[in-house]
Amino acid sequence: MSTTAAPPPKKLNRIGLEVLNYKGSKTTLCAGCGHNSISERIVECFYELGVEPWRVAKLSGIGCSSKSPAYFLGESHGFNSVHGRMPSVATGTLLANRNLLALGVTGDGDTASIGIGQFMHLVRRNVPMIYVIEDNGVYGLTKGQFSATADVGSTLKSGAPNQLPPFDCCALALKWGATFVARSFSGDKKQLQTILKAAIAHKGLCVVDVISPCVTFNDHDGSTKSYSYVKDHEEALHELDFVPFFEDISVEIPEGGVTDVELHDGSHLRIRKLERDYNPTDRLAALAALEEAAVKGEVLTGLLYLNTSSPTFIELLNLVDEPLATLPQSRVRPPQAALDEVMDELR
Ligand SMILES: Cc1ncc(C[n+]2csc(CCOP(=O)(O)OP(=O)(O)O)c2C)c(N)n1
Ligand code: SF4
Ligand SMILES: [Mg+2]
Repeated sequence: MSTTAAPPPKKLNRIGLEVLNYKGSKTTLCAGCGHNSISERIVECFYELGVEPWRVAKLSGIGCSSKSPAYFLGESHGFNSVHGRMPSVATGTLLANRNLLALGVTGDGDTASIGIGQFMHLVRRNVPMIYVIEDNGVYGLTKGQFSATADVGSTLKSGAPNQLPPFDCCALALKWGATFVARSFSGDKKQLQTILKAAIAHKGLCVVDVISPCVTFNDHDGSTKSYSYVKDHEEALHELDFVPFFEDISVEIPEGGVTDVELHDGSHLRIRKLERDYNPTDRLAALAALEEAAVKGEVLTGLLYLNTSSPTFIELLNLVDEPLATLPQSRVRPPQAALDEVMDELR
């Protein structure tokens, strides 16, 4: 008689999938790279919220960060585009199939250097997607040159300082129309998880800039994107809790200094005040807070801005409810009679 114990039962989420269904291939990034922690958070969030992996489109550009979609959501759609060109591919993807949940994962070089033009148009259109910037201040994949998010005075491993002012991707997103803007740190597991879950529930463009240290080229003294610098200079705006739509909101309502915001899908985000009063629906105050933090050398993290009322690009275009990609020819092509009429007018 066999004495082998039965394997423990698999833990399934609300749609009956196990965490394995949300994983990807084994990472080939350096051990300790911040991007690996972000991949882990993505796996946890999509699993815990029970998002159907086959409804997700993963989009990226080129870079170590842009390689990372291979390491999560292996059952989702994926498109690894040209360097800095992911926003236009993402926009096209969503116009063709508005039912997809688009998750862009990109780098600071991909977004703020070569891709800045594409990023700005994605922002002004409020394309409804999650856009995660794995921000390490360098081009990790091409051996650690400064990117356009490197701070003035931050040094390379060789000691050479950066002299050019940085683009702050959150400030750009705030200024030009993103409706969910957050900054986090790859080492802050709980905050990043909550922000990603809220981003999944939001309708509109979510720009999530995650400081994600490059252990190989930018984790030394003198770098403002190293683990130790961010740990020492992180200023969290608030404490965040996320209550998904499928959980009972009436339980455990915390008291004092808490704002409760209902998100598009009926989930709730609970924002608990820390030292300062901060209203994440005040866009100008968010821009001012970023400016002040930059002057002090602080890394401000949390939900900087949330706007649940602006129309998305899909709504502005007044698209039909069904995905365009699934419409039959009879609904996407003018009938022969209409074409004949046009030809007659041209004769
Ligand atoms: C058109 C083009 N120009 C330059 C490159 C070289 N290149 C590859 S990745 C990269 C920068 C990646 O930096 P980032 O987006 O910050 O990603 P990281 O590797 O730091 O995660 C560059 C310049 C390229 N692949 N294509
Ligand atoms: S080079 Fe830097 S960014 Fe690229 S995988 Fe290694 S630690 Fe990460
Ligand atoms: Mg980078």
